[in-house]
Amino acid sequence: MTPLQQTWPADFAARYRAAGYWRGETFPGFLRQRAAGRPEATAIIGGDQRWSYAELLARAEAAGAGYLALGLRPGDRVVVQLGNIPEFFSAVFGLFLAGMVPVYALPAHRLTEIAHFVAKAEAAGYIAAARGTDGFDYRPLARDLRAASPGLRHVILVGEAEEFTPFASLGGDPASLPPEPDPASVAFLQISGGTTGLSKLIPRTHDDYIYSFRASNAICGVGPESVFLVALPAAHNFPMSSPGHMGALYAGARVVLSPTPNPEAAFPLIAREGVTITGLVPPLALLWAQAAERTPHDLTSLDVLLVGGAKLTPEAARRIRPALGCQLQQVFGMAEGLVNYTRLDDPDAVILDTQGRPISPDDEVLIVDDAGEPVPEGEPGYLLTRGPYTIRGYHNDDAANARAFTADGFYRTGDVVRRTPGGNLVVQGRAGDHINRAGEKISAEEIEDHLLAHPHVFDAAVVSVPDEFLGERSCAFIIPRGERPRAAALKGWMRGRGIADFKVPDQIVLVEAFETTAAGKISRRELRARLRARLLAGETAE
Ligand code: AMP
Ligand code: DBH
Repeated sequence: MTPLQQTWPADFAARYRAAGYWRGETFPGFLRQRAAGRPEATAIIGGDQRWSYAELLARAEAAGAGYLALGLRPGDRVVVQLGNIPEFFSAVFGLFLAGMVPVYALPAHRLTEIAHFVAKAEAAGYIAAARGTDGFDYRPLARDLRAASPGLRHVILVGEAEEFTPFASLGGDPASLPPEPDPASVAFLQISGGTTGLSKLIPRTHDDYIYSFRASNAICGVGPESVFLVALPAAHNFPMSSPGHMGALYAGARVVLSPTPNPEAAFPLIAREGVTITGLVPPLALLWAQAAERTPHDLTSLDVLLVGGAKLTPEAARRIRPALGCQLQQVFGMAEGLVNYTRLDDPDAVILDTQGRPISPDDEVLIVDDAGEPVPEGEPGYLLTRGPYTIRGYHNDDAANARAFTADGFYRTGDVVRRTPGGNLVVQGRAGDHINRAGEKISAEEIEDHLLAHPHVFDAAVVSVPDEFLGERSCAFIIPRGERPRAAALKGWMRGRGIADFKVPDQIVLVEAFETTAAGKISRRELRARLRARLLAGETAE
């Protein structure tokens, strides 16, 4: 197995420890502490279940001991694909307690993505729900996955497991659980949005990740009395750590799970549970602002709404506070590390018009030009970053690492930003060719590769197009081969490829040819840019 690692140079690590960022805490350690300190306090509320901290720990221990009894071993990687249900937490903390490594998949992922995570992580196990909160049946997916993944030894399902292991059947002696892990070791693998090709795996350590949400708690005002609503999928880095459900559990607060982020599901929960803080992507924040105008539900408990994942325009930002009666906090983050927040007491100009500033005094931010040279202060440039919770490398991907990190360890975020005189970042755009569809990042290259497998597709180029509701949507330009494929049929065929629905192109435009220049072929990047410009200028018929 490719070893899991995430290491910083010794002098950096020493500095981060000395500054008190890395405190030697671990996931099993902090859960045990909270359960010992306030066993009766409510930890998780979801569906008709309410678990205290003691109960969460007991359930996680049963799961952890159960994984060991099944034959999974400490160090094994296990892909977890669970929606916003309490078992997400017992499953994941069970893995932490058993010294195993969760790999976080989203409920929207399908066979192609899950098989890729299993292969790339060399996972020994897969945990999902028999049925998702949207009713999707994961059992056929689990069957196909098992057939496609020879190394996968165990499939565990929450609910009606059929031939697989029922999650509820797991149990064993908590004394069988291994000792606490090394705080510098990799705790889990998060998934990158996949800016080029397939998603990459992001190894995060106990020390670095716990620092990111402990510090986020202070910035977002999360304490033991907070009630955090998980409205976005729990496995997403944003609702997990900014400050997220992990921040809330670290603080000893309550975590409330909404099965979907729609106001119809979330508003009654806010009213009933007295939710104080939650996070949304911009389109949902606007939907909530609209729905709040005529809701019968009392939303007055809500103090803070975090909005991030994609750019919130200043006009949209202005609508949120009056409509929802809470403070707006913009957050610009990434699963690879760096997270920026506007602060709760910032002036309006900062809260409405910027994406905030880094968590840590030791987050190094460089804004550079094409040659890698710093741009004049206030000018836009590529954002590079390095710091106490930003990774130095992806798992098992030398090619991606060579592209994504500078020789001195800065992560190339791919975002184009400028810094205001007050030190806040404003996201201007990006360098890479991906689509940010309502916070879901889609790699143009990955979708093109799928399209090229279609018998009547000669060539394909996928671009992002501004969209009033989603922020951006995807448009695929296709040069047909032989028969002209129909857009609806092509979309249906894409769905059949076993990919997340959000990756199916929103729009398909057939063209006769892609342009070339006098000098010959142009780069894919340049081609996508030209096609996008033609579409926006209204030059391409649909
Ligand atoms: P990922 O690497 O998949 O975790 O996605 C992180 C990326 O999402 C960032 O590099 C940005 O491109 C984008 N992003 C996150 N938050 C914001 C925001 N508030 N405004 C604009 N873009 C954002
Ligand atoms: O988009 C993201 O990945 C993101 C957004 C806000 C994130 O990872 C985060 C905050 O931590």
